[in-house]
Amino acid sequence: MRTQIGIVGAGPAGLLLSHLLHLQGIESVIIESRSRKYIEERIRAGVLEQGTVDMLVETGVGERLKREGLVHHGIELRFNRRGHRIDMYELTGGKAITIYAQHEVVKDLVNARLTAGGQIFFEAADVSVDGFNGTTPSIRFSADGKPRELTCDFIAGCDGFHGVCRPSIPSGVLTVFDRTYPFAWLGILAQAPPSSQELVYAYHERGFALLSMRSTEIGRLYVQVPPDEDIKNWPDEKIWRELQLRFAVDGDWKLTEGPILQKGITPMRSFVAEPMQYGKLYLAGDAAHIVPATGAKGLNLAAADVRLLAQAFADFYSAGGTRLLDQYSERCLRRVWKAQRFSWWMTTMLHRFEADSPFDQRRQIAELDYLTGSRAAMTSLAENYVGLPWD
Ligand code: RFL
Ligand code: PHB
Repeated sequence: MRTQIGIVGAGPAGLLLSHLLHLQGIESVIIESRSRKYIEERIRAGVLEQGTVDMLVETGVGERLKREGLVHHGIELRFNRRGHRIDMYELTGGKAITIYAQHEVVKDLVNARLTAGGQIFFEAADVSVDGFNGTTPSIRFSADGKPRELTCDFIAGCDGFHGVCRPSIPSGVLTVFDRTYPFAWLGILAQAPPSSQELVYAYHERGFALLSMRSTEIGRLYVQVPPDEDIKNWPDEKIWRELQLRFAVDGDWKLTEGPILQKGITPMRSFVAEPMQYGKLYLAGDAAHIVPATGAKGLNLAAADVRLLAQAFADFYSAGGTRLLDQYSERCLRRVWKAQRFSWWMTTMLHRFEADSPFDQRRQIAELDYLTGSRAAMTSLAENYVGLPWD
């Protein structure tokens, strides 16, 4: 088999790249290790930046997103038993975020690719990448028990943090920048109408909590837990009890409970591998970088990467230019590092750290107090949260 761009991974990065390439008349094939059902049901991100939404709508995959997505103009920061609204729409001159689950984006993109005749190999086993340091990049895998080889002009490594592409780059090429945090998030999906119309980020002496949602009937909530926590230690009643404590406010606000449909623990990590390219292998999305979820940036960064990668391939095939391909890593990393900074800042401001001293706690409260009282500081948060300009 032969194609122009061989893509490893059918997450948001791989699927969106394949879709953008198709619109430019460039062929691609996607190799995915999981089943279609699995990737279309995997619960992950929920917040889309304004620019991500615009890109999906402008490229013809935003119909359902426009119909079903929940547009939010603000978020709430909650501490010392009080809520403070940040009016992102007003502070950014009319930008918003949209709540629309990552697996819904994935469904829309899979559907668009298959309808347009795109090729996706699901449940591929033994995937490996080769030849990208020379002239004949290839992806080997087996599908339906048969070994296969896909040769291509370039490989896009969109296979997430635990994929095979990044580790296939010879040692010594990449520099890794890494930070782990001394906590994780326990996340639930609950059959309970969200108790607030907008997201609530809560700082509490017992730890961080986040109220988000997937629809007007389904809530998505998170609590900060120790990094190596076992989900068995968290029966449903304990989760609700902890959420009630961390979201408590003076006044008559109430956190509505309901059956828990799904629960899981997610580690918090910052990670960047530089450069995001080696030979004819280009990394995009979580394969190259991870952010802690507090800034809601991971999926949006994946979209920003593949936007630049698709532009660079389009320039190469239409004009033979390699300038955009050569600049790919550097252009991506400027945005990646700004998102790293924002995600780290939100994380350190809102979580309790093991080694926190009373000084640190007072300082965190002072930071939140300053932030929610200063138009300049709120504007800074708002413009990062809705998404910085593309270039
Ligand atoms: P993905 O989504 O991990 O997709 C990679 C795909 O590659 C496949 N794969 C392979 N395929 C072939 N061969 C191999 N050897 C392979 N190894 C892996 C995998 O099966 C998968 O289908 O990476 P991608 O496309 O870069 O997308 C990144 C996002 O998924 C990620 O950044 C976000 O989910 C992060 N994130 C959030 N991002 C946001 O922008 N806003 C949010 O609100 C937000 N909330 C979150 C999040 C991530 C979370 N978790 C569970 C990590 C909340 C949570 C809880
Ligand atoms: C989510 O809805 O899953 C979500 C929202 C905001 C975040 C992280 C996750 O910062």
